Amino acid sequence: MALTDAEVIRALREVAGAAHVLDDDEARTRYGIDRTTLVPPAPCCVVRPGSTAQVQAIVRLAREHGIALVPSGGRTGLSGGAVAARGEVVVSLERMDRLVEFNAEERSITVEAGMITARLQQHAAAHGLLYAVDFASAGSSHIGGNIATNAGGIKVIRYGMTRDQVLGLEVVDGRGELLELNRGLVKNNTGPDLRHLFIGSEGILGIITSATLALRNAPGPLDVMLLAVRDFAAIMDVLRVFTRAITLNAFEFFGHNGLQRVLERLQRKAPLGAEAPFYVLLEFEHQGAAAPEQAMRAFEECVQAGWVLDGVLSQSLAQARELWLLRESMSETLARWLPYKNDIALRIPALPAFIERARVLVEREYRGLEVVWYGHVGDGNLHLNVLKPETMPVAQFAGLCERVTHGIAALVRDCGGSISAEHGVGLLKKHILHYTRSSAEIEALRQIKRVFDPAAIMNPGKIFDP
Ligand code: 2HG
Ligand code: ZN
Repeated sequence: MALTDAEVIRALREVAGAAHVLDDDEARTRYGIDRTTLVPPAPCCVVRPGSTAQVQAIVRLAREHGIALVPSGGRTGLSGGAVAARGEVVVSLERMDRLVEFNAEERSITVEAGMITARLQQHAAAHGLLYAVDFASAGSSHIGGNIATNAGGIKVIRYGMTRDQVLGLEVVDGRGELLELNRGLVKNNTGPDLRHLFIGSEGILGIITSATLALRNAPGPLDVMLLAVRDFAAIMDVLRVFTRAITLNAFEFFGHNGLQRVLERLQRKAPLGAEAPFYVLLEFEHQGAAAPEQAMRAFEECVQAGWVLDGVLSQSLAQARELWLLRESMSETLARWLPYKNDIALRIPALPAFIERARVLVEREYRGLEVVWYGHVGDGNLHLNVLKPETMPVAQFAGLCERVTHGIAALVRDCGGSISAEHGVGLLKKHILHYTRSSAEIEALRQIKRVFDPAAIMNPGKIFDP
């Protein structure tokens, strides 16, 4: 039977304790949104369970009464996956942030879903180990959210996505069943692996409550190189030369206009003497003197070929950090202009043709608007941010960008890519999902959702839901 909001709040207070159900406007606004700005938050309330048993009780209550739930982590997402705009109950995992188990011999760690990513990285580092997924919002994102969105970031070229770190998951599915998926095993061939269905599922199948993650031996000192590159095609040549020469930890790029905005905001001087349309930032392990020498040889080859106009190799940890800051500050710097974002994945061989066609399309369709290209080009991930002109109303800007995005998505499809590389689908990419996932796939996803979430209470309206 459907409950009123007041009844829902009363029932949740019985489960989680009165102090952990928030229904004031400030909390509803804060917890009802992620880093997106287009949809105003309007949840019924926020519940903050303190244990898996409480999560289970909340889901069972929701199932019984048809209450929509939006699982919520650090709310750093960029596709609206954690937005609660239709009177849902936000289930924040922030109190569930405990370290459950650390195993040095196995190089694994089990944590509750609400642990902040940077804290997980610090736990690993304190034992000389590495949690390999990293990105600018690691200081506030939660590991549960990272898993639910299969977060990528700046080291994917070396260590893979979040999916590649997950050894085991504990989830409460939409039926209220507690599932222990893969139990931290490295080898487990007992049929389809349900763990992988929940990774990247954006909360539509259930709530991740804890995870066992693989750690790795920490790398030695890292060197960073920043290169000024002649044009986009040359970035691909540089990637080829460096991939052969050294093991890359990161291979990022950004356009000159993006760099200018970051330098202005950080009040820094240009890092290189030469200006170029694009810059590449790459990172590798120092490994004695061998890697820097090989990197320098690769650099010289690129200069001689005319692809690279200038470059710098970090001489200290502080300088390496300064160079990284230029790339890591990009998204936050551009946020002021309410950018419309495309997050595109392509295979490396498809990139040059895509970028040529995309640039023609973008120049034609976004005439007069500023477009900033950047991203993790070494793994085929391009971020395209279109900045809103100050005088253009938000609705007009959004309408224009949505229209152009159809053209971009069609191009991505034609080049064999994906309309979301690492930011997920959420609310904002729903309308273009069909470009790169077939109707047969989407129908299979709908049926899978029905199995785990028969009452359709888990994050309704997201990914493919009307
Ligand atoms: C990054 O690579 C993040 O900096 C954010 O994925 C990208 O804001 C964006 O478009
Ligand atoms: Zn990114």
